[in-house]
Amino acid sequence: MKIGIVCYPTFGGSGVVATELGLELSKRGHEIHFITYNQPVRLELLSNNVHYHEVNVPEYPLFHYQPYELALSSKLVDMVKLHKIEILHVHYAIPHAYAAYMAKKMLEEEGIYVPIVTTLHGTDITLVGSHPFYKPAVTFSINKSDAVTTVSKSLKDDTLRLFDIKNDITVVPNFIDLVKYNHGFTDCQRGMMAKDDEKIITHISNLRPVKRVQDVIKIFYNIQKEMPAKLMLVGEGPEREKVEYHCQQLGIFDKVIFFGRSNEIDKILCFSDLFLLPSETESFGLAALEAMASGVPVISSNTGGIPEVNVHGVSGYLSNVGDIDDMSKNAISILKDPKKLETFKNNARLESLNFDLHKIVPLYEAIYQDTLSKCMAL
Ligand code: GMT
Repeated sequence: MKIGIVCYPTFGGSGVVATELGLELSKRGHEIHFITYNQPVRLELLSNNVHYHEVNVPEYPLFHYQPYELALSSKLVDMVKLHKIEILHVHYAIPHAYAAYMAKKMLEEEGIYVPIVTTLHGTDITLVGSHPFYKPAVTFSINKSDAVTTVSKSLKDDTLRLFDIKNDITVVPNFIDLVKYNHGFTDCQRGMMAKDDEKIITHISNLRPVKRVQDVIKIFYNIQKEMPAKLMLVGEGPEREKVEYHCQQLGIFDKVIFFGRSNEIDKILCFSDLFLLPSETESFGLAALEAMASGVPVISSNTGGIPEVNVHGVSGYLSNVGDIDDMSKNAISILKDPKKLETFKNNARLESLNFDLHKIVPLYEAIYQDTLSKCMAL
């Protein structure tokens, strides 16, 4: 199949999933066209069946806001025609599903029919999409998609609760390339980060308020009172300065390593003992899955889709959002007991097998086939 993928090209989970999906589909013989405003960060290798088409939005002084949706829908029309793209898979409803629908309508005028698969990722529903300013357009574009998927059952429930949805929604969980995370690094270069007796705690996110990074700091503060430990903070975002200040106030600044954005998540997770994800809302928690695939147990909140990934008492522990004491107690109980730590590490790796990309990517292929056949029949 010739598949157009629209996504955010940044470090956010939706862009990562879209990119990994496109790369795997290309390995399975499909021709993939990424259409976005920058080359996706995890798209390092273009090949004869992986293409990237950049959406440019020319600056014009009259526009207070540059019309990205317009540029994207025009680009989609051009690329569908030029490359004979058969299906468009858009990740994150805003504004991608809306722009794709406009492209579809423009193409129909020329007798070209291209169905749209929309994957909802989380904040497009729970935080941004349900805002009254966007809600009518988001509802419309979900209802006008030819197929709709969500990355967890919890997100499906949220979507049905928050919007008036007439379409069926299929849950297709996020997935992981286990080979990439079963790296078998013999030397993780752990020694560069921490002393042998120090436990390594990691948090990876876009450091937005929804991730509750201040809770990460508080939990780590409690851990390091009980045992030697270091915190690896990976990612960039609006909370970073506040977090740095908080670390200074608590006198733990020298125990926290700020990595910023990194393309070497697998290497960082390789030397981690525990992963913290105390988010306010999280439709899936891809970062937790990446940790588990690296054999790192997860201490998380029990919000949204996280319980579908992190299994309480098996791959880690779940607590109510903001319950720092419970999260700290759980973290310390795993870290203090070498046998328990080993068991949780193994369990985390085993649980991650449920999300093997070889199991999940065929589900998307089946949705494409099904959508195409239904559209042909019309
Ligand atoms: O985590 C973020 O804030 C980024 C956001 C995105 O759209 O890139 O992540 C969402 O999609 C990820 C991939 O499906 C999910 O793993 C995250 O749980 C989800 N984030 C939230 O729901 C807050």
